[in-house]
Amino acid sequence: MATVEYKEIAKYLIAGEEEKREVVKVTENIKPDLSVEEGYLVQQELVNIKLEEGRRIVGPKMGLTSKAKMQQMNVNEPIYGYVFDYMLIENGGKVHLQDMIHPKVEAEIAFVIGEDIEGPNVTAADVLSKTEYVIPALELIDSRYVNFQFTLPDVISDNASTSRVVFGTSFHKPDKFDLDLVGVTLSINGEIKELGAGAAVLGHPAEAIAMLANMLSRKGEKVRKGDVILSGAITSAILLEKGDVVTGRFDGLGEVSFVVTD
Ligand code: OOG
Ligand code: MG
Repeated sequence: MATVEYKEIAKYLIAGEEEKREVVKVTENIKPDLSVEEGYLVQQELVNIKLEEGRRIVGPKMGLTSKAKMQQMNVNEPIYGYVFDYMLIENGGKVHLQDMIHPKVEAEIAFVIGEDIEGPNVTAADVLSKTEYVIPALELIDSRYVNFQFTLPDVISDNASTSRVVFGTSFHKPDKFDLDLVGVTLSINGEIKELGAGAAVLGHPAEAIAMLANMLSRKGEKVRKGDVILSGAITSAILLEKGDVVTGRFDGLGEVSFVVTD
């Protein structure tokens, strides 16, 4: 399949995002035999289009790094995508339902990278030694696909469902914490809907960043100084409704919240 066709698929997905409407998944009829590798080629085209439009990358992100997420989405391996500047919502800010299709929220630990991390063979210890800060975060995912259903190559093509991110405003040195033991609750309107601990993410969230660096090295890329990287959801994602006040509380790391309006 020629690059131009991957670019056509990328444009099809971006149209869904921009017009806030579901699209039929790529493997349903456009390209049923789309592979994981080809999914990343589509994703690269999608990223290139956004960069050409003047969007800026905040950092890559990991997804499907916890059993809860893999089971919820019925896929079996971690993936990566990219967070762009236009996706950022301030802590305590508003999220407008009309800007999205069918958004869900998930709680994650984010890493602010202090030095380039180049794979292969990167370990969690390497990641921690090159991490400047860790911060609590909430990610809003919004698969462009009908009913939020997809195969692994589909979701990779769709930039890992990335839609919005709310970063916490408290920064912490990583060596002050056992990030695997950090307890996390995700509440809507004061009621705890999901809970877990950092260890849900591949045993330790730094493992997800190490895996990311190793995956990026396959295309000659690396985790970069200054990247702010989501390590993947700790719990299942929750569908958002108008009026929801969403709060993630991370033991020792602080709170992140936002409000859902129409
Ligand atoms: C894919 C994105 C997953 C995470 O943190 O696991 C993700 C999806 O579930 O739609 O961002
Ligand atoms: Mg996520």
